[in-house]
Amino acid sequence: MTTLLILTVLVLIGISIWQISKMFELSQTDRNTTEIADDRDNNTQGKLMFAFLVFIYLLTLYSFYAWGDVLLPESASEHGTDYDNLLWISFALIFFVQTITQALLHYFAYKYRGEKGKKALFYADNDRLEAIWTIIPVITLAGLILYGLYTWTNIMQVEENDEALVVELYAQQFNWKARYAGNDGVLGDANVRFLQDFDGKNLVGIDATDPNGLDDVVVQELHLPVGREVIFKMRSQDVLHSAYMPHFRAQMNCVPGMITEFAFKPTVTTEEMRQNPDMVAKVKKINKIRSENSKELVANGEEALEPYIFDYVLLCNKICGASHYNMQMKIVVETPEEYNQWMAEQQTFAQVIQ
Ligand SMILES: [Cu+2]
Repeated sequence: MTTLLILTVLVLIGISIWQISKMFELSQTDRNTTEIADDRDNNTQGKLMFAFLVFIYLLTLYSFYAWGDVLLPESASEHGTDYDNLLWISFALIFFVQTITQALLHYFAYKYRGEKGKKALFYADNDRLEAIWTIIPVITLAGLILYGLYTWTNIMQVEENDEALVVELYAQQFNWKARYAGNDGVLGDANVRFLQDFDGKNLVGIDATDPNGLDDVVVQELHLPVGREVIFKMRSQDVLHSAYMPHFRAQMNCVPGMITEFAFKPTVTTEEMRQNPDMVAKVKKINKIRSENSKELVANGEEALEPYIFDYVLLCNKICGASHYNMQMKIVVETPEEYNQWMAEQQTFAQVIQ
């Protein structure tokens, strides 16, 4: 595969050099005595322009058909709907404008292709036309920017409140840990200096002298109750990481030496998402590919792949080292009752270091 890519690149570089040398040659000839392109050339070029237009439109339609289902499923957080609306409105506008401008560009290149005796019309300027194509984009873009800023401010506003669940996400090469504030609702102080304490049992470096930290709960699988706001406080132990939870349309950098924040309210439980028809179709497609790959593995004497079951994930979205690709944590969104039951089974920091 790599050899093929290198060969392709070499061939393309060769073609570029050849074309550039031809352009240079053309620029040196006397245009009054030499005819650079005759009617036949112009005719072919014009038709090729039109054919290219048809080609890009067909390719676009095919892409929608073939890969339309690899997009993220419906959002599973409250602000996710605003985020998706903004994205789709921007997409629709870009798509509309690009379809029209490409059609005009290529169709005119075809319609007014060069022909002996045909003379271009000299058209100096038209104030009204220029005003129209300046004012319409200005209004559209200003509207889009204002709408974007409004949505952004709404999403990024984190307000401390008693209802919200406070969870710390702790990033390190190459895994995640989550810390719950416990019954007091306050995360105890923490520092990398304390990581070595208690024979490595102090997974996120909680300060054992801070009473607020004793009831903190550190886990490696994130559980969230549906319908309750979660305020995330992100920390990093070593390098820049980024906490990315695609299904909740959430992402925030984790920066060593500081605490970053993001908040969202999960609206769909893991179980509900598994039953979502769109998700069922996606999982079916994934498992079809997995079973095909399994056949190959089994033929080579290796183990078959387990069928894929949907789970929410927290991924690292900043290339942070060799195992970055595998830096993830499972997220379970469940009913408040299931969440409370799970939480009751977890050990507090005081119990862990006993
Ligand atoms: Cu990372």
